[in-house]
Amino acid sequence: MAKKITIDPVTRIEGHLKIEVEIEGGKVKNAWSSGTMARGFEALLQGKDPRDASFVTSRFCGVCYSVHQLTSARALDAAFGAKVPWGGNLIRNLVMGAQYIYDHPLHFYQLSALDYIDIMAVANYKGRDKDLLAVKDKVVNLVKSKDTYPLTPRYKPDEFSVKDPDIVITAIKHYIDAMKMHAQARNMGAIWGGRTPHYQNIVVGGVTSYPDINQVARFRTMLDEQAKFINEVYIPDVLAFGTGPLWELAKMGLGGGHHNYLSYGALEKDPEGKSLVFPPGVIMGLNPANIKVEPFDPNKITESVKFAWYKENKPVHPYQGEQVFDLNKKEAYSFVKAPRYDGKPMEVGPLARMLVAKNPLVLGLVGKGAKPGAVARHAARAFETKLIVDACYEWSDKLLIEMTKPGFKIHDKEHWDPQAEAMGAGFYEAPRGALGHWIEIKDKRIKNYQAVVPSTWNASPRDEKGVRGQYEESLIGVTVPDPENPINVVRVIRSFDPCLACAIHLVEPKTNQVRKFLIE
Ligand code: NFE
Ligand code: MG
Repeated sequence: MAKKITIDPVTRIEGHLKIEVEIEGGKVKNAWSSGTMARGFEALLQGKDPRDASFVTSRFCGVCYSVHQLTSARALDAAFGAKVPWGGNLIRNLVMGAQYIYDHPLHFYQLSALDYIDIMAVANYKGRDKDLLAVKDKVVNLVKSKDTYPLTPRYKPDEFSVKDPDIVITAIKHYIDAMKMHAQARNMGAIWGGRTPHYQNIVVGGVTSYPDINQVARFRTMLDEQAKFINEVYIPDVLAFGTGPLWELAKMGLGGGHHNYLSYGALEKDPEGKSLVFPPGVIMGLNPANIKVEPFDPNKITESVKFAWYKENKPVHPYQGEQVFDLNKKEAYSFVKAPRYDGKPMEVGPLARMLVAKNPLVLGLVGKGAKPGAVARHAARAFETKLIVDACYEWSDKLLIEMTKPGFKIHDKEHWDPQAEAMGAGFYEAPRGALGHWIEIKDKRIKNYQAVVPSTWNASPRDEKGVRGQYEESLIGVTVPDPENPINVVRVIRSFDPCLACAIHLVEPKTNQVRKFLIE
């Protein structure tokens, strides 16, 4: 008989996510992904001055505030007809670069690595490295005093958990080192944005703060340290795990899902945007031997609310979207809407971007037998962090050159006042994937504002046709030999780096227990 397991909330992610799976014969037979927070940002933007949007939408999320500010500014640029000068766009790109450099290593060390290691193995470390012995003492003492908070809650290690004490203790050491790197990466963003979180300088038409040489120099010094950590610690760790102890999981393609991938494309390397760090494109039903990438068409995006707690409506393009809650809807089970591209559920994020780009490193792993899934997602995330680091060097070089030109500009002052009536869309690639904001302006005020964010795509519930979202589909067939220990379920879900705060843009007090883990 099928057994139902509820994991609520899924921890080590941002926000409140409930995952339910039905297990039969040791495998997941069916799955439901629910965002359990109700938020109302899109509705509260109505009637506001459009120029406020980039500051308000920054508050969607405590992790990726900058990406909403930037994407909102791009929607406003489009609606106002503003042309961002290259100097302004370089600074925007450097802000986004700092975001990726912060976000991706954090995801690996703090949010995911503990899914793959048996932390108790540190007690068996026999080496003499002073730093590692200090880590061993620290962890053993925390366990003895039953105070393992930074390393819990955890699931029981399984056959795939890495138990080699040398590998485990090194990973824990890097877990600690990574925290210092995150703090520095936040400072790298604050150099341009004035503070962190919620930058001060990103507005329609560009940015408001002129850079000086000291700022560029400080950014570069920190970038050097980050590049060293990313190239010498983060990427080697991800590869050591992915192609070593976890290679079996990589070959199984654990957590693959629908195998439809979407990238809006982003991050211009030249003033005309002829070359991008991440190219746009769509892959429907991936054939790894022959990857076909179709052009991205923004008109093919719709959102369904069939199974979400919003007033019933047919699937509509975001320009027609609304945010009217209906908590009494019987079949609904999530505050996340269900975005679809050409009617199909899509995966967005690092793996989607690297497949659309036909990245040789990711294709190399696939060529050796890895199937796109949870492990490949971690690898794609690490590889693209290097692309971003390299781009940050290029952008800061270009900014230095740009700054010396007479008439150096960072802002289009000609398009500061809102149009009486206008519409505009902003597209970007956030660390978790394709991000779009859509604005409609009437009487110089916001008439409608809609955001479809990466975790809305990935965490979506079923659509009108009953087709599962990408988290849900990626769980089908996942092995759960012990229903008391659904570690593979969380491995798959966390490989997407969920952010529910973003996905739903107050909390439902009735369902929001601190931690619920239910087996029926
Ligand atoms: Ni709240 Fe975000 C990113 C956006 S959500 S973290 O990256 O947009 O998926
Ligand atoms: Mg939305």
